[in-house]
Amino acid sequence: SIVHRLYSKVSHVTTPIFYPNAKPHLGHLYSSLLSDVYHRWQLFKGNLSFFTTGTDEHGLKIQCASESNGFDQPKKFVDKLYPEFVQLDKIYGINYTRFIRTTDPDHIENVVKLWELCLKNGYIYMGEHKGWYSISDETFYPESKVIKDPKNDGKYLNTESKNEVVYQSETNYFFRLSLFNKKIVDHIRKNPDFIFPASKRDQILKELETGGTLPDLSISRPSARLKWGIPTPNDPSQKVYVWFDALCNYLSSIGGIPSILSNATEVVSRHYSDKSNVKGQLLIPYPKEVQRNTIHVIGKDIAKFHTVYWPSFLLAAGLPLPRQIVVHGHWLCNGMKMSKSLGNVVDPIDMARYYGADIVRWFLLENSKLEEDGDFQEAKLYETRELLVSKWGNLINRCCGSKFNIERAVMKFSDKANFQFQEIFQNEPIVSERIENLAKLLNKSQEVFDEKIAIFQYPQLLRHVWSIINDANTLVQNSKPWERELDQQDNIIFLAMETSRILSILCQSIIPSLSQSFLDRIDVSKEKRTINYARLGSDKTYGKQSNKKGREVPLKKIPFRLQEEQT
Ligand code: ME8
Repeated sequence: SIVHRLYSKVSHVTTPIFYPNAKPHLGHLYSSLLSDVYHRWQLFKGNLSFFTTGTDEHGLKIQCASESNGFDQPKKFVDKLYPEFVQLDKIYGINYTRFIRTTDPDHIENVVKLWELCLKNGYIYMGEHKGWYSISDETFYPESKVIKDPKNDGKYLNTESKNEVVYQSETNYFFRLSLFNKKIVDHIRKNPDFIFPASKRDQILKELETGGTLPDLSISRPSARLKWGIPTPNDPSQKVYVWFDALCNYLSSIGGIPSILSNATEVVSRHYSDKSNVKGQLLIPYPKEVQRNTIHVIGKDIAKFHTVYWPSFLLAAGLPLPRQIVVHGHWLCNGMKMSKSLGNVVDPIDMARYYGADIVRWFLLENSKLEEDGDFQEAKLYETRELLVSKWGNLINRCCGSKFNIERAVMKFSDKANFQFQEIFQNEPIVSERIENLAKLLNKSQEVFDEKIAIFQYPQLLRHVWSIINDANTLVQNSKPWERELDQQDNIIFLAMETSRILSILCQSIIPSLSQSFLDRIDVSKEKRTINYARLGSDKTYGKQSNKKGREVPLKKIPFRLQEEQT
């Protein structure tokens, strides 16, 4: 339709769907945040964008967690836990288009469909499965990855996850993964950005090229053992393996397999799960295009499932592959992996309550190297907040002081943004150079955001933002506008105000609510917060009320909680 053609680009970004076997933690938020910023930026640019997330509700892991929590039915257990994930998203402004649960009826239909296609095309067969199985990892391990448990006689562990494994033999359905080795390698070689970052791609390529043929993959479990799962089509004695089920969510959430295969121009997808600000339906144009433009954001723990198994399932079913798989590192806590037994799991809801959701967003993004693990230290989160208060908050408060007339400065200089400061600061090359540099940086910012967000390089992006804020502060600090004649004063204040205005507009994807309070503080009207206004001099009428007394300061100082607790 015409509406769809108006959009130059469509994108679809996903998070893993999380196991609702316990409350969400900081790591879950992190994946959602990386995706959220990407999605928000696409919308900001006027592109059509979908962002899907959700919960992975079937399988042994959930079955066991449900039992040990005293529930008689796993469905009741996940019904109780999944709202915690929805709640986390709400608190952090995670702006998804669909929250999918694998117990949603349209998803279950899709899993059946994917199975039937793979079966019809000859990629599924029944066989005998023997091997070392870990319940908590929901996976079989080869002999080489199994060791005796040094602490427990007669028990065995997986060498990597250190979880218990048991030897089992049973009848399963198998997927002919062995036929896909070469196809996957070819695809990765032809599409060097398919796995991102490059270090991850190289690692996976190496494993595929030197590891020999992939063994076929068991994709079902006997119903006697796995009670909680989707029955395999035409054979209720088996249940679908949870990963075959879970990965399929990425197709269910954009309208389903039939609409992708039939090249539908548009599909109405229903929501089964709550989201207060979205009614139960979502219109998705060209689901096949959406699938081709999909970016999966995942943690390094599940890279193999997404870079090897998932593309193989899709190829087997004759479905298009996604565009990219972005793999990120893990968050540690004070140098150690977060785990419930260590008691060092960071509760993101708690952090939001204390520091503010946007401060946590900023902190996580600023420290989000894809290649490395991040170390969470609450002291650093506190520091982030203090920096934002003392640098950005102060820049705004200073310019909004009663000594200056913002309205006049904005009116006077917005027309002439390009630029007559050389004339005004004729005899002051240092000031005029500072202004020129700042103006250049500001005008380049939109491009920098675009470039860095496209490759999920948020730390570099926020470094750019900090350098502009620092430059603007230095300009005000060193050139002392309050001691100057009006033309000079107004020019400096204009530029400092533009710094806050333009950066706040651009940072809406990063800190969606803090940026609003900055923009409210300097009286930028609601319609002028779009990308067209993220240029120097593009808004001629803001700041009118900003130096009236009694206006709220956007950031208040807060005590450092850990110190508080120690005293
Ligand atoms: O694996 N640091 O679900 P899951 C960073 N249901 N990210 C982390 C993290 C950490 N410490 N801990 C978890 C599953 N994550 C499957 C996925 S997808 C079809 C099925 C994030 O609840 C990271 O994205 O164990 C990781 O890949 C994911 O949560 C695992 O979540």
